[in-house]
Amino acid sequence: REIAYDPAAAPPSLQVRAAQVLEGNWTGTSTVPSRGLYPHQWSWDSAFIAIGLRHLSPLRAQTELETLLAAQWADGRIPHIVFNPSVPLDAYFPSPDFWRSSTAGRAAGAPRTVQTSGIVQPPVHALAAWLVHLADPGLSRARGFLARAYPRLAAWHGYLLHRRDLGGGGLVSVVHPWEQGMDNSPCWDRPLSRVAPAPARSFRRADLDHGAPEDRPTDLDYGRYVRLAADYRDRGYADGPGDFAVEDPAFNALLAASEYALERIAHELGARGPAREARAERLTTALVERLWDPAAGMFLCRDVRAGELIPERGVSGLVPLLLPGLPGDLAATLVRTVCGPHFGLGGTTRLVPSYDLLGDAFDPHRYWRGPAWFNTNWLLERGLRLHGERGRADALRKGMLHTAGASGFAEYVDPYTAQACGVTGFGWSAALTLDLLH
Ligand code: 9WN
Repeated sequence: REIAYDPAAAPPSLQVRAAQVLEGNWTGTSTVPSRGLYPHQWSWDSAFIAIGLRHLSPLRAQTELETLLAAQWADGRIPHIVFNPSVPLDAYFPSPDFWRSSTAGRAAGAPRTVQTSGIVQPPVHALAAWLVHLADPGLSRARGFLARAYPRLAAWHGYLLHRRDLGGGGLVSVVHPWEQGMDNSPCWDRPLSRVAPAPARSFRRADLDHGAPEDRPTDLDYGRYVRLAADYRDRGYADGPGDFAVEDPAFNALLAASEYALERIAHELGARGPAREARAERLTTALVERLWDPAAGMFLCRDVRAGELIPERGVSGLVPLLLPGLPGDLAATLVRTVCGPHFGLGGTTRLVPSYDLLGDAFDPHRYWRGPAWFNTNWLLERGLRLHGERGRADALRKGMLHTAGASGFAEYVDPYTAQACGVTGFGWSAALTLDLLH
């Protein structure tokens, strides 16, 4: 019997499937990371999502960033969550009634009309805005996309550089693990151990309605996250000495990468401004001086309160590979570390894990304590390419594309088996797949 060729029956391509995820997560003005687990707009998710979305619709990608920037506070901070008012309060914790941005954040200039969190996330936005512009410069110019984004992005960087240099050494500190974006990384265990947890019965974890408890942070972690956030809120979101302050390599490297992007944006606009390239170079120098650990062959986090480096190898310590100004010998050492026994790329793993394979706290399924994530792998793929490691970058790209499709665009995967963990149909996993395909 002859079987007629039916194009509708052919499996959809990876590109089509990734586009379907982004379509399904689009709300009309921005993209949720996941319909169930994360039903609002997240700051660094939106930046990564815009980087992929630009290949589908430059207009939607611009809108994604514009929606986020519209929620900026008067002091320059871009909040880590912009809440969707049509989502029920109990769908995600902590909800707007916890953060109380428009009242508790009044002195810091929180917007009145939109509810947000009061903490931040890594500054990927200027890099995203520049890449979105490049996807369709004509549309971008016609809409004044960069002209409107530039002052907001400059104020955002100004907030970080001036209000958040809590260690006094030219680097930005995060004041909450959610700010750095790798919530339960073992790098935070030591500084977090000084934080008295809020009682477990004082809040309800909506995340456990959607995720397996063994894939998520523990209740003790949550108690500490809640305590730190509530204390910050009760101080009116004023920046100063608090219980938790950490200089993180990825956060600062992303700020430096975004400073380079802001320089390009300023040039495109014919704007005169501070010498941003010099700022990016100063950040790179400060990263090397304050966070490089020659024995580990990578960057570590600095516990600002204790005044010492944290002896844990997290993937954030590899992300500075993204920087063009990194001294050549350090870049070569980082490449060796990525491919060595602690991260296993090209040997035991196809994607780079979030934490040291040989570390005591390693857990292949628990969130940022071992699984591989697509955003950090995308950053490392760029870093490898930038430093001339084309073969390794190509192999990582191939591994990411395969894993993205096979896992249904999982939130994160077991670094050894590539088994899907967390939710599927995750925004940045789909978006960065699209970017790698172009
Ligand atoms: C807290 C949205 C966010 C990501 C973070 C990731 C996770 C939130 C949570 O989800 O954090 O901000 O509820 O666990 O750790 O990187 O931006 O995808």
